Amino acid sequence: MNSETIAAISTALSESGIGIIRVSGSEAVDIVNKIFVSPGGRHILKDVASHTIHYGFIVDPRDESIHIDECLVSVMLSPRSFTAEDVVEINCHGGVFVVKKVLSTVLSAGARLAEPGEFSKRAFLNGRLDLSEAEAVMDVISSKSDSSLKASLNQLSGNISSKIRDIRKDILYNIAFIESALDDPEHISLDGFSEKLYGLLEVWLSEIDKLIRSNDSGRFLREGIGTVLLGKPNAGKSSVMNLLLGEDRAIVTDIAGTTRDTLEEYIRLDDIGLNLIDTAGIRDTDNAVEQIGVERARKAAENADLIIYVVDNSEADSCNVSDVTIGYLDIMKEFSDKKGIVLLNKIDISRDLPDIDFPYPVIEFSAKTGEGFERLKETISDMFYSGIKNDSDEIVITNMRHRQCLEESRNSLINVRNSLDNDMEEDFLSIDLMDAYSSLGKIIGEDIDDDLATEIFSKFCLGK
Ligand SMILES: Nc1nc2c(ncn2[C@@H]2O[C@H](COP(=O)(O)OP(=O)(O)OP(=O)(O)O)[C@@H](O)[C@H]2O)c(=O)[nH]1
Ligand SMILES: [Mg+2]
Repeated sequence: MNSETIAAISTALSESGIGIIRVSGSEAVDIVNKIFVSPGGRHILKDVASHTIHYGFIVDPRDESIHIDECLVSVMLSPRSFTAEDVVEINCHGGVFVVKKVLSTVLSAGARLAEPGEFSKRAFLNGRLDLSEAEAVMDVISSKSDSSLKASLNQLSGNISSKIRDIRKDILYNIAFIESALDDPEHISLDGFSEKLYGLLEVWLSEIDKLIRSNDSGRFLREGIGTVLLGKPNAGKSSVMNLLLGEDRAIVTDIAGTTRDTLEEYIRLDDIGLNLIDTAGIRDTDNAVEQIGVERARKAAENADLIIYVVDNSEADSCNVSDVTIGYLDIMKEFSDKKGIVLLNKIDISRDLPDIDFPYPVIEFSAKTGEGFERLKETISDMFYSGIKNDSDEIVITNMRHRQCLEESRNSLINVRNSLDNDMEEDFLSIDLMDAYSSLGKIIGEDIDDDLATEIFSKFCLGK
């Protein structure tokens, strides 16, 4: 176990009711004991029981009559703590200055400032959490919706780890079987093994594929769906933006060409997270500023996960219906590889619908009255979260590193299948099976070297 005792502020650095300084390591109790006294002025932490809370004061060790703050100190002794080391948490008042002052007092008493993620790293190194569980801690903190929180808690509870362990156990058993048969062909026969292995590969590959697929939904859960409002000038894009946002953020006028620059906002719609971008209406224009806006709109659409095409349905009143929509079909062709939704906007003015087959779901919509809003939410949810929303036990991979490891292991398993197809020597099978086994192991933190562990944990925030 690492002997250095570390400390950091574990709550957000802003004014709040309480702030917590976390201290972890074999000296944690001794260090805090030097600077903590009971109301009677005694240093009481030395022999307290684990999982107890104590009231008192953090004091200046050079002059204990100087109180730095009044606080509650909790003691959690090894191994029953987050890091599996001795942990002391000081709950003091949540002012930015006072929290920093308490931290610096703890440091002057002998602790070292923790690096980002170092508490979680220790939890991992001490076997308290495996790597995917430790990473889940971070995901829980950065969760922005119920679904992403659920996915992270699922990961934290070890569901992903246990799935990975099950597959690894099966793979290892079969490697061992091949090796034993090669060592002792007289007693262990590989007859019929190929057929059995084909069957197992099917099962493993389908489970791994399912996890990889869940990652697409997982990314949208975690980071939000990159969504761009696209359409002709005056169609109502900025009005849709404001409706979804619930405030008048974007400028709306009846002048075509109002929006010049892209405008991005993160929006929550129930359980859906959108990184929503309002854009300039697309048209040919001589105005240099507007032209740049149109280019930016196209650029945003190229990078989007979802394009919401806003069509002014009331235009059908004043001109030929095909004129209204013809420009749109051209724009849609440009971005045909993207998911899309068509809003027939201003339906409050005109209910004459264009007789055109759009290649996307079409919603009758009004940014003015809010008609179609619910359908829009349902449609987005079906498009991006289907399969993971209703099934609470569904495992969702939210971490890119996990995805890469899964892809590596899938490739190795496909190699095994190719070797079987080509009647290769059994040695080849076990080499690729071994590769698949170690790639999966990297997800839960087996076979990873220290540098990688440091890199992974350095992405964590301070105090975690
Ligand atoms: N009746 C009605 N008017 C709407 C609706 N949506 C937008 N409008 C009006 O249409 C006009 C244009 O709306 P904007 O939201 O500025 O349109 P835009 O697509 O952002 O336009 P540009 O920024 O110029 O590309 C404004 O006068 C809005 O009030 C709607 O659903 N119903
Ligand atoms: Mg606009």
